[in-house]
Amino acid sequence: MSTPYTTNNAGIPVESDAHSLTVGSDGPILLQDHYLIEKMAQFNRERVPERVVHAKGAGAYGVFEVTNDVSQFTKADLFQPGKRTRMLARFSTVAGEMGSPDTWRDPRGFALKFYTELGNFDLVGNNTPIFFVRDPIKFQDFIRSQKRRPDNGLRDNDMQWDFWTLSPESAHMVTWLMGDRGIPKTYRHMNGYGSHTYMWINGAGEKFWVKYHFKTDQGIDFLTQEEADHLAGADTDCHRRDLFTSIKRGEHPSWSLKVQVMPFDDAADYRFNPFDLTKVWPHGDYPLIDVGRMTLNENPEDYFVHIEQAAFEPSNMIPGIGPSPDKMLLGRLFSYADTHRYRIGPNYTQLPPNRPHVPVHSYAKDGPMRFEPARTGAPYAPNSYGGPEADLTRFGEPAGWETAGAMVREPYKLHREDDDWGQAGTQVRQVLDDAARARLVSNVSGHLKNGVSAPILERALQYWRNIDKEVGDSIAANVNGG
Ligand code: HDE
Repeated sequence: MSTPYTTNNAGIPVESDAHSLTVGSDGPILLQDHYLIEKMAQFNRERVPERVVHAKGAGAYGVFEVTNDVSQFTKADLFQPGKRTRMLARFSTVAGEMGSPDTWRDPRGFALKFYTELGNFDLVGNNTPIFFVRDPIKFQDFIRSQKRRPDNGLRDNDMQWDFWTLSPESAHMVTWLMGDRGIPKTYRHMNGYGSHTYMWINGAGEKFWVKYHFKTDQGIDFLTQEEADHLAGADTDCHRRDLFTSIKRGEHPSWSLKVQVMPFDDAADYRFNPFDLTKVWPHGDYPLIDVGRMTLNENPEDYFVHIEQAAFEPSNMIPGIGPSPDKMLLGRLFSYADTHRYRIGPNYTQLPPNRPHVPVHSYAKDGPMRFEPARTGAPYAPNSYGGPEADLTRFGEPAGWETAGAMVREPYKLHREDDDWGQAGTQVRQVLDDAARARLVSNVSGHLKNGVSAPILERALQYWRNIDKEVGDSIAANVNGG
C-alpha cells in the first residue's frame, strides 16, 4: 500500500511538515502559513480534563458470554442463555493523576460497558466488594483526603489517616486496601466487583437483590510494597503495558462472572444491612452462582479515542436490572453522566466507545460536536410525524421498591450484626493467612511511620485495635518501637 500524502484537517494536501513558510529562507514567518497555525492550535487543544478520580487507567474491548442459565432471576438481554455481548473494560487506580504510577497502593477501578440489544449496560465497580464510606455526601471529602494538600500540593498520609480514623465505617475497606489486594500484580490478576447491591427482575416481574463477582481466571496475585515502590520508578505504566502486550500476544485475559442472589423479601431482616456498601454478604448466606465469562481480546486502536473518552455510568441499566436502596449507588446515578457532560461534552454518547450498538431514538438534539441527526419526525414528543413513543407495555415496569417516611439526615437503621469493625475483624482473622496478616501489619506500620502526626497516630492505633487487638498491638509495637 503506497504511503498516503499528508493533508491538513480539511483534507487539503500540505507542502511540508519540516519548514514554516517564510520570506526567503531566513526571513520572517508568514501569518498565512495556516498549516503551521493549525498544527500549533490543535496541539494546544489536545487535552480533555482528566477524570477527577480514576484518572490513570488502561482498557480493552472484549466479549461477554453466558455459561449458565440465570433467566429465572433476570430478563436482562446480556444474561440470557447462549448470549454473547461485545463489551469494553477499563481498569484504573483512584487517587493518582493521569501520569501517576500504576503501582501506587489504591483500589482499582473495574469499569465495564456491555453493548446489549437494549442499549448499553454499564457496571462500574472496583477490585474490592466494599467501599470506604456508605453515604455519597462523604465521598468527595474522602477523595480529597487521598489527594494533595492545598498548601504544598503533596499527598499526605496524615490527611488519609485523619479521614479514616474519623470515619470508622472505612475500617473494612482500609483493611482490604492495606493488604495484598491494595496493589495487584497486574490488572489481569485481580477480581472485579459490582460492590453495590443491585436489583434483578425476571420475565415474570419478580425482583431479586444481587451482588456481582468477576473472578480473575488468571489467579489473584499481588506486588509487595517493595516491589511496587521499585516499579513506580522503573516502569510507571507497567499495568497498562501488561494489559496491552498480553492481548497483543494473544493471551486474552478472562474473568468468570458469578452472582450472589438474595430473595427480595430477605433484605428487611438480614443480619447485615444488605445495602450498606461497607459490608459483604458472607458466601455461606448467599453462595456464588455461575453466570458467564468476560474475555478481553482486542486492544483499542487509539488510546485517547477509546479509553480516555470512554464514559461509564452506573445509571446505564437495561430492562431486568435496577438499582437498590444503597445510598452510594443512588448518588452515583447522578454523578457519572454529569462528569461526562463536563469532561467530554454533552454529546459524549455519540463517540465510538460510548455509542450503543443499537439505533438510538432519543429526542436529544444539537449541542457541541453533535453528528448524529435526531430522527424523531419533530423535535418534541408526542408528535404526529412518526416520532418514537415510549412503550409502557413492554418497558413500563419500575425497577423500584416500596418506601415511606419523614425527610431526615440520618445513618442507616442498624441490622442485628451491623457495626463498623466486625467484618474487618473477620477478614483479618478468618480470610488472611499468617503471611498475609504479617504483610498487612508491615504495610500499615510503614504507612503510619511516614508522616502521621501524634494525635492522629494514636487514633490510628486504636482504629486497628478495634479491628483486631493482636494486629493493632503488632502495629503499635512496630510504630512505637521499630
Ligand atoms: Fe466513582 N466516580 N464515585 N466509584 N468511579 C468516577 O466518573 C462517584 C465509587 C468508579 O474507568 C467519576 O467518569 C461518586 C464507588 C470507577 O472511566 C465520578 C461516588 C465505586 C470509575 C465518580 C463514587 C466507584 C469512577 C470520575 C460515591 C466502585 C472510573 C470520572 C457515591 C463501586 C470509571 C468518571 C472509568 C469514576 C463519582 C464512588 C468506581 C466523579 C459520587 C463506590 C471504576 O463521577
